Amino acid sequence: MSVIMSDNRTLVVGLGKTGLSCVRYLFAQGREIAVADNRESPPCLNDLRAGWPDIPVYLGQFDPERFAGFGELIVSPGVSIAEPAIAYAAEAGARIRGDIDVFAEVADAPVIAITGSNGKTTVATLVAEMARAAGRHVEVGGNIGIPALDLLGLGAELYVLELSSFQLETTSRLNALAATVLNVSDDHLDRYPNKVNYFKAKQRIFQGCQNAIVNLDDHQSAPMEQGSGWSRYFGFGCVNPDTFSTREDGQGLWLTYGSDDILNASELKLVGWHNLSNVMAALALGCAARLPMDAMLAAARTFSGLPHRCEFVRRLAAVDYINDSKGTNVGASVAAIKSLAPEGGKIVLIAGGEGKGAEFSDLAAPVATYCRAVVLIGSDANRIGEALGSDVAVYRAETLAGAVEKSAGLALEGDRVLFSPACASFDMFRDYGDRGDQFRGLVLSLGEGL
Ligand code: UMA
Ligand code: ADP
Repeated sequence: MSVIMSDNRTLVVGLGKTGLSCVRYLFAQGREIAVADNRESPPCLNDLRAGWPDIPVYLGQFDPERFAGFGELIVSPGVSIAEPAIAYAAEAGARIRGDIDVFAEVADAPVIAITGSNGKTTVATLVAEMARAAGRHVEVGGNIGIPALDLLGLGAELYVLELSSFQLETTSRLNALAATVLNVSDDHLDRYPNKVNYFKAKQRIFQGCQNAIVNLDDHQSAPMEQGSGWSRYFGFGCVNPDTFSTREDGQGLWLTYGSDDILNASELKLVGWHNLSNVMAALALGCAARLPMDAMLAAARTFSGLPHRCEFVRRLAAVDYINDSKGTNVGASVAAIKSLAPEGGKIVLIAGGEGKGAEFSDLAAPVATYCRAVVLIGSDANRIGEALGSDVAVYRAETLAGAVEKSAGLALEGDRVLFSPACASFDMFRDYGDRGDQFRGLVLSLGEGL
């Protein structure tokens, strides 16, 4: 084995959005850097060559000896730290971290941090809307699509970060003002050896946090270690101090804080119980940041949700078509099915794609209860079909167009056609947005030429 001398240089691993943001930040700090990506043509290569032509770039298979020569590796979320070259560098003494860890060290305003298997983007966006309604300059980033380091220097008074387990893996101490794990259900089991590792990565969000926001309906999401900060809670049907909750009476369902009714659920534009949970979480996070209640409630009332998330597309022949392309794991699709089952009708579900190593058995019971039929597409269609068994009519389609056409034929008046794949999109589409846009387009052209 060769003797490795590590030095003060930093190796940025991955040349996507995150890698480029790290280069931008570190270069401005005067740090000596190099970049590695195991693809031959990573997405931000041209930007790097145009902006920083002198920074060395190593493309193709990761070289452990080269990696171990650097004192620090900043690893992009798309690269696992279990990669042999990274593990080797760590053994040789290199510091392994991610962009969020760098951000946390230098952030010049408080951070609200949100993770969870589902609901992250919805809650992050809603909290940011609440902060804006309160007149705060807020910047939002992380897994939502804008690398955290690109938010620095914009004059933010508050940062809202959506964080994935991949980003948290490489974050040692976030020191958030408020942090939450919204919920945990199986996801990304193609990256983690088991679900415990995935859950543990999410727990890292609580490290050093001042206010832990705890979902009382999902005990696996609660902080495993008692920190020194405060806890606030959210969950259905538990009217308690420091808790955002719900209570029902003759006027319908109320959102509550402590013993006060604060909002009637009928005032919200968001639909579904999962979105009520998201609103409660956002209120608890905002409360920890001392946002005024009236501004938070005003934002909650006007927020109508984001595209591809239980998004109404159209009503045709008394059948509603719903685009939930962002339903990329079983937990999300179960929530969508339960939330959207129509009174007096049934759901025709379109699902399938790349299953990321998931078990699909948890889909079986809600599908049997709420679905008239299921149309499956994509590389894991057979595995999903096996998990659903014979309690519901299951069909296969080669294309999304075929699935939409088949579903339109199966749906009866009063039904809903729900596209909630429970899978990633990469087997057939560029990403979930492309998949949802295609679904929307196909639905809007249904019935043409009749
Ligand atoms: N990759 C390689 N070799 C490399 C580096 C990356 O093959 O050397 C591949 C990865 O496996 C991945 C892709 O390239 O498939 C992108 O990886 P990346 O780390 O370069 O990604 P970025 O462009 O920096 O985007 C990342 C997040 N991507 C991932 O976590 C895969 C984005 O989340 C995030 O918006 C962005 O940083 C800014 O923070 C996307 C995502 O899919 C939306 N997240 C997953 C999810 O939501 O389920 C976790
Ligand atoms: P994420 O950013 O975690 O992927 P999104 O807010 O984008 O979450 O929502 C993605 C999908 O997850 C939605 O379309 C819906 O099907 C489901 N979902 C949203 N919020 C919740 C929740 N609180 N619990 C379970 N599923 C949810």
